[in-house]
Amino acid sequence: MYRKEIPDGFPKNFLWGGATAANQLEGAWNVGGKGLTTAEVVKKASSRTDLSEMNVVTKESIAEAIDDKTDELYPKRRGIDFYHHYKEDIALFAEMGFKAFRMSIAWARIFPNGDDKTPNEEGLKFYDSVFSECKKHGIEPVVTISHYEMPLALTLKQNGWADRKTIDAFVRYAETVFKRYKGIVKYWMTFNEINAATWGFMGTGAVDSNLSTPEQLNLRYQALHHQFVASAKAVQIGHKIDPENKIGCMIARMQTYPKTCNPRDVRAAQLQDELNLFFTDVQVRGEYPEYMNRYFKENGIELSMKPEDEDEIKKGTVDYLGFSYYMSTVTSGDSKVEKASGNFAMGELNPYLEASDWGWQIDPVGLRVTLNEYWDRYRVPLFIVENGLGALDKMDEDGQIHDPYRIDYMKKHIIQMKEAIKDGVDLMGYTMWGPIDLISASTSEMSKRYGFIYVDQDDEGNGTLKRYKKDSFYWYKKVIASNGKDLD
Ligand code: P53
Repeated sequence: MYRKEIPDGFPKNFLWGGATAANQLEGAWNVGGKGLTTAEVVKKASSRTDLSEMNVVTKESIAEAIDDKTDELYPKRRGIDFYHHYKEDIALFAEMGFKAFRMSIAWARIFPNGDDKTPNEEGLKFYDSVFSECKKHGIEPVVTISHYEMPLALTLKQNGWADRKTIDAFVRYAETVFKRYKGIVKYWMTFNEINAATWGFMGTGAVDSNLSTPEQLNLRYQALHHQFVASAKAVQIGHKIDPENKIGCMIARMQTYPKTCNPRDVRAAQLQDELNLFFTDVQVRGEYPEYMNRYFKENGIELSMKPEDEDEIKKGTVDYLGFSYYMSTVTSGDSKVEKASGNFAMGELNPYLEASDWGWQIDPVGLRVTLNEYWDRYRVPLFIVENGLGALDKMDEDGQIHDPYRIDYMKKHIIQMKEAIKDGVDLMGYTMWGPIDLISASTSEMSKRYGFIYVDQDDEGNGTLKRYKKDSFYWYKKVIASNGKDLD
């Protein structure tokens, strides 16, 4: 009789590490020939629970931001000054035993205006140094080519991703970095959370694209289409430049549950879930799924496509599926419902779950559901490239930061990852979000901290920028050293 062994624990080469993004980390916004980016014209949010603000950008607000040469209202301009601290920060990651460090390249460091004739050598050199620092410590860089930013010049010139011309600009940028970092960077992702294009400015780089008018709805899906094509072209070029490259997609996964076993709720949840699976259906399977044709029709969305687009998308499927996972949502067929309060929990309250201070409903089992569902649907390697807990950490008088809630959050998620692996899921790695405290994507706060490493900086940008190890730092070190066996 033949029976295959159930995998026990994480594979030997599992990529443990942490994930960041240039616009939330680097600072040095006007240094080294870098151009202004879309992330640097978004103001700090006035509310903790309203996610929409990061997507509200108008022509007027951009003009105001360009005139303002300070970082006071624009925290993503200062980040946590990784630009000048990268050696120290990477050494701290190495001390925890990181196998992988996910980071992004700021497009505007390489092409300050998005479509310059030649790339900015100083920008390229900066990432040479960062990667060589990683290599020195045996850390594999995992690089997102576009993480929630683009050169602002492309917004001013052609309204960002609304214009098809941005595909060419992106592809040139991608080709430049694939060539430059050939043999140094092997793991890539094209767009961070590509579903953000359907939310507004942060994803589209197009002004007013958050508005719920039919025109702006159409624009968002058109911008997304351009990104799909750009991503597929980049994947093909990346493979041609170096067949060793592993290039993934990246989506904000939101598992949707039906509120009850009423079939109407189940169907509503299925539809909601399809609207989130759509992105990976395109990038992993290589075509627009049928259910979206209906959705487009019923919502008056008409995409303008070139005849070759479908073929490009087919040829440019990804090598692995990267995703962020923070929470799950609940949907019912009934519209009169109590909403979850969080700034991204668009669904209903789940009475079985607790939520973070920002109202994100914490659901480790949901991660398992997602892993199993993805594996069943796609059969490609999966990579959890973000997961973590944003919390208000306090430093005590001895300079210690006790963060048992963060350890608890991650431990529960890692246990579920192990269960999925036992089910046969091919999981490549886990790069938790924000190993070092950084600026929040949604609200631009500093006080929404995710890190194992505390950074002394407040919401106004005051502080020494000194780095401190939290309790979770020592915990994660043990987790990695034991390859996920020791979670206590
Ligand atoms: P912050 C919403 C929902 C899920 C993930 O987010 C999201 C967002 C947008 O905020 O973004 C990812 O910092 C994103 C990171 C971001 C992280 O989640 O708002 O890829 O850039 O920092 C956490 O708490």
